[in-house]
Amino acid sequence: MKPRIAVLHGPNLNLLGTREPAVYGSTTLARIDQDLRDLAEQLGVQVDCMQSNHEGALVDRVQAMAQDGTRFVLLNPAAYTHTSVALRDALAAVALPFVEVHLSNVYRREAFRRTSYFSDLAEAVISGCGALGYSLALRFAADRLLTKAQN
Ligand code: CA2
Repeated sequence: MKPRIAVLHGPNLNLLGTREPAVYGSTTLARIDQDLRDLAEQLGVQVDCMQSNHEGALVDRVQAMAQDGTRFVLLNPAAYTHTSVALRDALAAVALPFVEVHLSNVYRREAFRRTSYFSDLAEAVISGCGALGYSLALRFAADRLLTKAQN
């Protein structure tokens, strides 16, 4: 049984590749998810991807991870990064390791983007690498899950 990694994308990320390419790149979310599935196959892990524009739906998905065998989470909370105590509490409750991923470099943008409700709980934070950030996060998660010495 391959270790299961959940990928969660927050609000408006369904618009990737259609608007604001200078900030978020021109890769669509469908492409990012397919690239992650392909890489997961190579690495010997399984990924389940989900995007929602609704805070409660993301909280429900995180809660379900406690029962569905998920071992690691790749999370781009999008705007909820800067606002969502509810999503933070859900991640803390399930106590799963996660990487916080941002396409843009949030430290090079408006001041409010420098506050994250997730970074202090995350195993790692990747910000500003574009779509590549998700692949880097998946390699990190797979390494953590498959390297016996670290388990
Ligand atoms: O850089 C990131 O990945 C962000 O998480 C993206 C969020 C933003 O609120 C965070 O501060 C940083 C916004 C996602 C909006 O996605 C769009 C994609 C294409 C066009 C418009 C919005």
